[in-house]
Amino acid sequence: MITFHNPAHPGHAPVYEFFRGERVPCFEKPARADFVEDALRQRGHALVAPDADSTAALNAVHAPRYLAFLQTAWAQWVALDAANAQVQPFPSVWPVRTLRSDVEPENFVARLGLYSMDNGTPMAAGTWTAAKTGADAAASAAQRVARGARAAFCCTRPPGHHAGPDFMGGYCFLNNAAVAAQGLRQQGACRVAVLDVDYHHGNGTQSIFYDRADVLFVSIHGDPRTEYPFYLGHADETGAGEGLGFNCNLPLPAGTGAQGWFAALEAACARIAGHAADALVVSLGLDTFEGDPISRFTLASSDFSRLGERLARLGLPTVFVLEGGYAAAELGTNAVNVLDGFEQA
Ligand code: Q9C
Ligand code: ZN
Repeated sequence: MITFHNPAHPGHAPVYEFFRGERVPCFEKPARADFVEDALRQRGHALVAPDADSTAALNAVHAPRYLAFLQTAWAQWVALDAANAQVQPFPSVWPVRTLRSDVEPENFVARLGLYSMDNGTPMAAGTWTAAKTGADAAASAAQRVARGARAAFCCTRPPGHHAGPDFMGGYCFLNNAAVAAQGLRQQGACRVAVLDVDYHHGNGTQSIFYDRADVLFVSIHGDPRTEYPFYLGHADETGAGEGLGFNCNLPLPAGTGAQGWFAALEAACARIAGHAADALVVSLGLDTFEGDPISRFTLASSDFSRLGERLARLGLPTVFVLEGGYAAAELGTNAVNVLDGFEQA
């Protein structure tokens, strides 16, 4: 399958994150993409550099002031103190209910909180360039499919599906799947479906498209009553305004295995078939794997081949976008199993 990689991804290499109150090495690390690239090459898939600019799609799915902040955030941080070049910025204060988010504070950490949903999304010097080039890879995959390819894969990090209209979170900065869906719309698709199979609910993608009928969002994920992102992803979230009926959440209890997961996939596929979409975007998180260190479903590597086969039977031009998956050494096998299952169906 034609694969767009992200040559800038190694520049996004924060060292640690917070996990259960402690500083631990980042789960979302450059080796993840390296393992997927290695598996792609070993199994005969071509890797090419991005050849499309995501700017138009980014401007349609993210707020201008958020993009402006993100683009210069690291420079602002280092301008405060040259020693900050060796320090990761973390938000420590957020504009929750009753506080104002319309006024941008001058204080950098206060602005970082305004544009963040958690303190689990560390930045590094190369974060903007990596995120922007990754969004370009998603736009490139969408362009290839819009021009007639059966499918394309965007092999990138950082991931994107937790990033909302004006905030980062869950290791995500720019919403690559939303860029792909918006890109398909801008290149002639009247209706697009996004299927998010990451373990974590794709709150960012849901929010970006929540009031739109042209982009259906369907997600299978750990129940937010117990799993990140906690504050979105319930079954009663069905869309708003013109988008009412175009959002479908299928939360499953932590511990769910293949039987329960594939039953939810059938429901998701039925909803997508009903949308009469012109194209499909798959937010391909592989953290549903039994060996994932931060997630609690129990899919086996062979189940990812079955996932690819089932998606192929939807018969839609398809853009795959890499999201989570933290069992790094197995990530390549699991991702390419989906793509090969799709192509061999
Ligand atoms: N720092 C994706 O899979 N953080 N994001 C848990 C706390 C939330 C996962 C650890 C996990 C986000 C794209
Ligand atoms: Zn995830």
